[in-house]
Amino acid sequence: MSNIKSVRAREILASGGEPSVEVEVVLESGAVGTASVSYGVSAGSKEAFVLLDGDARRYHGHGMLKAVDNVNTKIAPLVAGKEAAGQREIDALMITADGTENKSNFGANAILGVSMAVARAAAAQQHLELFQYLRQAYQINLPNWNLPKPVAVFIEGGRHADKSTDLQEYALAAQKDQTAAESVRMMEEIYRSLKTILKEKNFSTNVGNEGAFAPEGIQSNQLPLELITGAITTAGYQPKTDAGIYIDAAASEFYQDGKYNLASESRVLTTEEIIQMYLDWQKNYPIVLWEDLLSEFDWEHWPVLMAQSPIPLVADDLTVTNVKLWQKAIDLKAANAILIKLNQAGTVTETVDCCLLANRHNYITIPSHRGGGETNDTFLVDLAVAVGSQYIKVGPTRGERVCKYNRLMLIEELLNG
Ligand code: 2PG
Ligand code: MG
Repeated sequence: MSNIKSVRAREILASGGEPSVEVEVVLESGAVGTASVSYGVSAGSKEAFVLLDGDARRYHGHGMLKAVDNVNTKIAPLVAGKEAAGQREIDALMITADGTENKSNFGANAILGVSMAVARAAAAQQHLELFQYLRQAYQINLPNWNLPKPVAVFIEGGRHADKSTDLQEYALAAQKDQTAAESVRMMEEIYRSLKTILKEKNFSTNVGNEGAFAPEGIQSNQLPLELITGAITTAGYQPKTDAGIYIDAAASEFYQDGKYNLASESRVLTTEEIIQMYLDWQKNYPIVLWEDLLSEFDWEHWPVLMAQSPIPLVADDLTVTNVKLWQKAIDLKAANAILIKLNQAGTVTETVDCCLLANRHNYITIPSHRGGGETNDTFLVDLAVAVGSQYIKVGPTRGERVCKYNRLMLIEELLNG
């Protein structure tokens, strides 16, 4: 056990050259924890608040000096001297002192940076890996260490790329029972096959925000399903049983006036029509999970879709890693899987609580990277292992994405002694 001695934040760069916050926590024992905060491009409207400077002369207004200052001058004195192993208490203290529903006073980017760094420092203090520490700190009772399967975004459009599909992500979800290292290799091999297929078809292999392909001039929102299925077989794998397709439509982004506007196809669909389109796709392609097929402003239709969905329906913008919204989704039978993003919640404790709520219902949790300012922090992987998540969603290329898969493979090695 050791108390917090100092807390210091600094402005760093995340992916896309976007500023972010890094926090370093030092304990009286000398143990140190460092963490950095990611944030999204197509953020849900009810996510915890990202405090940006708004000063157009610095980083187009996206500077994070205010959040840094809030850590250094407001949060640091609040948590100094507190027991680092009391994660719940420290998070509660910050939430209360902030005093707002969405952490708009200190900024969730400030609060979360401290929350994550405290957990790391406490883990270091106890000579535990972060995933071991989190399982112990939150008294998570699971019989074993099942590692999450990777979900990697292969083709991206929507807000994540110019002139690509209306739907945001077509990803690959590993299905085969094999080691994490084998799943990672399989994914990369299929990604390579997809690159070859795209080239053969004269599509550009330029990539979008998450390192996934963002081919310009793709004729329809359905075509990526064809291309990815082809890539799975070309790479020598069995669609659906080895690897399946995971769609994140991020449908709030193309929901206008109560309808779904597929601008790239010049089609506007009613909710009933778009549900039918998805269900037809699922019959014809090896789709194994899907996320945000409907808008976060179309709550009433989520249960309608869920009742017909043969595969897990993942909520992201709908539930934004918020226990109350997730409970509402469960009560209304609106979703049976949840995307987990630490910065949507704004503290480690609230994030873990969302996962534990899912576990109590045997629902799937999928800790995820962010499309915009993603950092090199791998906290989400340890979180996934600690809570027993079934999947983690990252990207197939680029340092800030692959570091997550590298961490997963390292954890596998650590667990196998
Ligand atoms: C999502 C994420 C990550 P963003 O919608 O699931 O893939 O994107 O961070 O832009 O919300
Ligand atoms: Mg999403």
